[in-house]
Amino acid sequence: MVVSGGAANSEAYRPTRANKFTFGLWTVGNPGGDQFGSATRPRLDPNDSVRELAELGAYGVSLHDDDLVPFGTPSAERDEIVRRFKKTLDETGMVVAMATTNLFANPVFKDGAFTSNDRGVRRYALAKTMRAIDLGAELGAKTYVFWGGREGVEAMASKNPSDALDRFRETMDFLCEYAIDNKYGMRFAMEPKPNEPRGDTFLPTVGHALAFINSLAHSEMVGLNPETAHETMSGLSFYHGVSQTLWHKKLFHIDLNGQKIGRFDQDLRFGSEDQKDAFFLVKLLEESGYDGPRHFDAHAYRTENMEGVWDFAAGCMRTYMILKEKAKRFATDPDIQAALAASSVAELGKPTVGAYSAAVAAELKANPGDPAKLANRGYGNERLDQLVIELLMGVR
Ligand code: GCO
Ligand code: MN
Ligand code: MN
Repeated sequence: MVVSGGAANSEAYRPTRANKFTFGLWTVGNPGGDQFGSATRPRLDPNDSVRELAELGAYGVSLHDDDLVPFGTPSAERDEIVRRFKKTLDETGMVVAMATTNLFANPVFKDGAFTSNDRGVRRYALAKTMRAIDLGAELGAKTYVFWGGREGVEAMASKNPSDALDRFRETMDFLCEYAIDNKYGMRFAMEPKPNEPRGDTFLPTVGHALAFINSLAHSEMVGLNPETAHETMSGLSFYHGVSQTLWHKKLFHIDLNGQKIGRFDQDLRFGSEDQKDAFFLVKLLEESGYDGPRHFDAHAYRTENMEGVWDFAAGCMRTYMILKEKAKRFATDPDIQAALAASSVAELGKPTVGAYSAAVAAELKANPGDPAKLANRGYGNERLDQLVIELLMGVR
């Protein structure tokens, strides 16, 4: 890959295992097909993907059951595929950090999986998921992701949403018990998305999913896998969504990519759109103590050949490393620190009034402060934001 910025810069931004970058097998393996055209690249052997990603400094991979073991593979063949894959992991030192189930590609799931109206389909989806969880456990995955790709509708009349949520909950409760019973030591991470491939998806945003998790029998073992593209599609700030997820102690995994507001799910290279939101996100992940994988769920443009695919993968990690370094500068830049103080950023961290007592309430009602005086101040946000922009543009 050609990188500008000089040799020193290239070294500084080179990722290592310790940075915990992971990629879905389906991401670098994406052959470039879209709604209007067929594949532009050959399908990659998962073993080759692992080897190449290891070279680039990644920590591991994630996979759907069908990414590794194609749908319908007889069991003897399955075991051989898994054996070879484990050998590649051993040879490269790569891990499988997350596993998930493909509950969207096969026509059987056209009406949904856990929320299909057809009870037979729901039972089939549950069985497929248990087998995929077994595979994930066998490969050492500690996080298991649930993305309800087909859990939704086009025809509003076709499903009662509260029945669908009942079935979703029933399934999640069942699978929590399954993982506990088998002593897999796994945590589950639900991935919200507003639409695509369904017209409207159940659990469309981080907020909906957090509320749903609270209703589960084993809510302590279920958290979120938020994705840049999915929150951005809803016109929301991913940074804010992830902040709230962390605030609830529910950030179990994360899908990083790039996305423009108001578009289809673009799955672009991380940081290639909205660098400001991406910067605050990286700063948040690095400063919050989040120690899970930095997982990229994105793919190379359809224009690319294999060289472009590896440029894409290296670019995701490199941009993260650059933004991480910017976050350090943000913390030490005296002008930025002064602007933060002028904006009273730290003051929001101080309690407003403390614990309730009748006396405190009465005192406050008697002396509420002078609104005219309080309204008079400026918050210095223009200066603060301009400094952030200048930091990101490389002039600070
Ligand atoms: C998408 C989703 C998927 C999931 C993956 C793991 O929009 O297609 O982001 O890529 O993340 O299926 O659950
Ligand atoms: Mn995703
Ligand atoms: Mn996505």
